[in-house]
Amino acid sequence: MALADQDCHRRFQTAVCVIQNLPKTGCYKPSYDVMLRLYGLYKQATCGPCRLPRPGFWDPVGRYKWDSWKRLGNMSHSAAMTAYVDEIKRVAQEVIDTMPVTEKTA
Ligand code: ST9
Repeated sequence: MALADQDCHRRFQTAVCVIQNLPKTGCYKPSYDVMLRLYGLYKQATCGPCRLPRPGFWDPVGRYKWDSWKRLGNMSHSAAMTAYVDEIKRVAQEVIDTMPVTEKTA
């Protein structure tokens, strides 16, 4: 594996690990849009292009997830990993920028 690919893979693994270890609830609540985008990129990076049939009418969440993944077409593993890391960085920066600053009490 080329050095740049190793680096991309390492960053992706770190980002995945951070997300999987966040508590389910906290001061930040990701939007459905963010969750779906990250889901699609995660699947593309770890499984490749979506070749599964679209879930049925009775599984609307499954359909949204499938759509988000399918939309990425033939995006490469490394492009998906890079986009995933960039998206996490963007969201993290948004959280930092919008987090209310509270006075520190002694
Ligand atoms: C808080 C503290 O408020 C401050 C937060 C600072 C924020 C920093 C910025 C980070 C951005 C946050 C965005 C999070 C959005 C994540 C959405 C992901 C959908 N990435 O094995 P299962 C798939 S904290 C994407 O059952 P778990 C997997 O393929 C409060 N997708 O997993 C599967 O689908 P399928 C906010 C992933 O262990 C499905 O998810 N806390 C990833 O039960 C379920 O997999 C949070 O936002 C991945 N890394 O759940 C918590 N891994 O079956 C965020 C697995 O179709 N974390 N999948 O293959 C979680 O919600 C869960 O850990 C999880 C995995 C959904 C990622």
